[in-house]
Amino acid sequence: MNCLFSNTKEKRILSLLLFVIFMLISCENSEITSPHDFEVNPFTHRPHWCFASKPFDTNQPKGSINYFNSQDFLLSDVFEDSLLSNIEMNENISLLRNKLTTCPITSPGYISNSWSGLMQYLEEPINLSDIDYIECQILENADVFPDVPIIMHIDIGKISEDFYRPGESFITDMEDGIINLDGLMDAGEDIGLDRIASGEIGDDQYDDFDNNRIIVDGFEEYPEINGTEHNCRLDTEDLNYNGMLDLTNSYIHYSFALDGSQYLYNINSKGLRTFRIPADVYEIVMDSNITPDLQYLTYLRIWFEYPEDTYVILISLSFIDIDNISNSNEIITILKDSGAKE
Ligand SMILES: [Ca+2]
Ligand SMILES: [Ca+2]
Ligand SMILES: [Ca+2]
Ligand SMILES: [Ca+2]
Repeated sequence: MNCLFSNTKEKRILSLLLFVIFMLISCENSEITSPHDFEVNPFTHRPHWCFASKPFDTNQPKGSINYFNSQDFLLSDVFEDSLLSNIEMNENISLLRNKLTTCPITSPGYISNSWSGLMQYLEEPINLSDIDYIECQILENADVFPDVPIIMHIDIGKISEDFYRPGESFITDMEDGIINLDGLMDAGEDIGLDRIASGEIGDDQYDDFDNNRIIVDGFEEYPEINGTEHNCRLDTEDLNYNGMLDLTNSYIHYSFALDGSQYLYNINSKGLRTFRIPADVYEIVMDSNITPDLQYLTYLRIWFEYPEDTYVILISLSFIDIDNISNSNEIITILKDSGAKE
């Protein structure tokens, strides 16, 4: 009896195991319906960026930018349905949404473009000889994308770090050292690059951090997420951590119109515009006799020119070496929702 029971029990366990294996294989197969590569795109991750320093070659008035990883777009809002599995259709995509605001016009009747942008230090410098083209994907979404002509600029190389209160001082604006200069965030140091706490005289009224979400025209916005006071980070202009405020401008520059056809590679049915900018069409911008080291480009700045308040929704930015991809037409680089709202 015991033996019979044991056999039945073993059969049940075996059946259960086979069922589990069958389900695992089925689930795996149902997810692998997309032949495309979906991988993290680091250039849409908000914490990697800070506000841009002033481009050396522009005299336009400075507008403002609010940049955030909104969580309310699905993969199917951006990519063709045919590229996505059923599961992927309903997955969030973490894109970088940039709300661009113009400089208040001081002279009535005088119309000018404003500029604003972002920059970052590249932990892995770019060697231009390894790059064939820059791919940039922008979502043109009629609901959140007022029909405004926007020029996008990409600068790569030595870029001035003086983004906070530029020209005010040759000393690095930073939080470290307010209490102790030790590389650690001591109590009382997280008060913003102005080094003045909220409520005290002279405090920068725009440096308060808050990751509060508001809804504007049905879409998420995070108006205070770029503040440096109480953001739990030790902020500094010294992006390369060399102990000084680097002020050299010596970089390569690309520009293109987001509503134009130059470098436009593809537009899909969701309004995703893919640009491919040949790596060798750059201009050199330099404010001294220091020429850019094309094998070692260390800072990246993206900035925009625009005549009215608008948005730019960045889906991906990639530096492509065609020798290192198996099929350049099939590569899709995205950042799936990583909960990057921090
Ligand atoms: Ca400064
Ligand atoms: Ca402050
Ligand atoms: Ca801070
Ligand atoms: Ca520095």
